Amino acid sequence: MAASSRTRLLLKNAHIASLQDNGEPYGLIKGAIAIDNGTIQWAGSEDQLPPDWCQTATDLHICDLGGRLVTPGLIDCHTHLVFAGDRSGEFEQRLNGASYADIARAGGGILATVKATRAASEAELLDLAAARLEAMMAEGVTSVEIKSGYGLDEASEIKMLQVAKRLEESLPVRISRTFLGAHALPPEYAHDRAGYVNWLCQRMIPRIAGEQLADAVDAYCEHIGFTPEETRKIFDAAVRHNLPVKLHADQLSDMRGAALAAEYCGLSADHLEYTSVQGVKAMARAGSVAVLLPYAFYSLGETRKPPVAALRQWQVPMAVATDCNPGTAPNTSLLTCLNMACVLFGLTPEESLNGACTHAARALGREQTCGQIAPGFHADLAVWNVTTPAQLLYWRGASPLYMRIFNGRID
Ligand code: DI6
Ligand code: FE
Repeated sequence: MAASSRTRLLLKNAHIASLQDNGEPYGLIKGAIAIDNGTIQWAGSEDQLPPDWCQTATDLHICDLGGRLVTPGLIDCHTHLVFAGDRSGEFEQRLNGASYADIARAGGGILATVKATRAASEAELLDLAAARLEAMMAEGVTSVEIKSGYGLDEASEIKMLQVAKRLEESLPVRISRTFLGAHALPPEYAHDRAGYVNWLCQRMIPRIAGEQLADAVDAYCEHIGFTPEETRKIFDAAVRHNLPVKLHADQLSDMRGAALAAEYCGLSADHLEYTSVQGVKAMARAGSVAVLLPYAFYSLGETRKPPVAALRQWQVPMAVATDCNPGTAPNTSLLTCLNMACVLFGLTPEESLNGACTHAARALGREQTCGQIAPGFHADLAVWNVTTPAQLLYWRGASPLYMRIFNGRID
């Protein structure tokens, strides 16, 4: 490539929360970031700028950030962003006394969204999801995981995963796709649980793997979802087809989901409100990430909190995500969730920020390239109208984003 067409970018005069392990809180660096062709080459103090980044080089685009905070682009590692329909009526029902489980058993809940999502065209779903994704990006998000699971038949599940792919093609954002066929029992199989699980294992997972339609397999292991035995069958099929697993685990009851995900070396186990210390220890041994979803906890008015002290004690990395979905987490604001993880679950601001960067990247298997400001990482960055990470997490309201950089390019 000719030197003149290269995109060399030097961000200077910044407070950088690199999240590198450099002995400083947040891996803080006061200085500059050098970016070449979408990749971070260097981050450090300006008086140590490498010679080829001298500020008179003609091919260099220099951006003075005026002392602003720069963090890695935020990563939302658990969302159900692609769906149609509206469930505000259920919000009303719950506030009039019905429980989430009552509504689900009566055919509402996930199945209400399945009906609307099946009926929507790919173009309609794309428009709806793009609007949600743009709201996330306006708060500095550069990577998002998107699950299927509101189709529950072959064409509709694949439609959802295609929409997720088209989002990545049309917007400056990285998308990880997760197959969540085991989200609810579809009406066609209402009296044949085993038949549905077999269909997932024998038809869907091989196709998903063969056509590279998803990067991982998830299941909703809950008394209103799938049992641990059913989940095990689904995970066995995923492993046979070389797909990593993650799990909706122990949100409403202790199903020993965390330990189950760990047994399959899951990328993550998510929710974890009812996870026992044994589950935490199993996750620590397996290297699985604990994905905390405070918006779902808040929205359902739950009181049982995830075992943060034990997760800390056993050094299980904690991620924080929105769980954006129309039932239990109608919200696109990851920053709000980071604030909630602090206020509701007692994470420190540093743990919380790591939860949307380093550890979120790991929950997606992207920890080598995303989630830190360090040489070799993608230049996915968020520049904020504040100077410290604490300022970023404590104040909620208008987006504090000043500038978003994706793959080395300023949006
Ligand atoms: N994630 C999910 O998939 C379910 N709950 C959660 O936290 C159900 C989402 C829904 O009600 O549509
Ligand atoms: Fe979820």
